[in-house]
Amino acid sequence: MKTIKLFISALFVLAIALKAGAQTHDHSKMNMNQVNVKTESFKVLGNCDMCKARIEKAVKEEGATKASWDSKTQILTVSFDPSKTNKDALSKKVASVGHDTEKYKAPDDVYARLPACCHYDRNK
Ligand SMILES: [Cu+2]
Repeated sequence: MKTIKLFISALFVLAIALKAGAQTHDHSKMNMNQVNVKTESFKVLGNCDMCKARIEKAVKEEGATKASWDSKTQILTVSFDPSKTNKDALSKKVASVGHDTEKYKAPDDVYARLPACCHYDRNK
């Protein structure tokens, strides 16, 4: 019985050691991927600074490391790690918070709930 207990605790130690090793490995992989950053631009409809904040926050929640939306050009430029997210997911996320993108349309009820100043022209 004592040997079994010893064996089990040895397994635990091994498991912890393996986990620690895996984490170190992930970390080095993460540093490598920081070099591998992809930047994409796509059209996002909006109006004001509140829209800008909402759009940029949304993509950052979806994994973007950098985001900048220009109200004049209606272009969102995002940087992200391609192993964590992609243009399509980011575009979808922006639509989900109320802003039509070139690919996805925001749900009507979400758009309706935006503050009045954010009601951009959807028919453009
Ligand atoms: Cu706005």
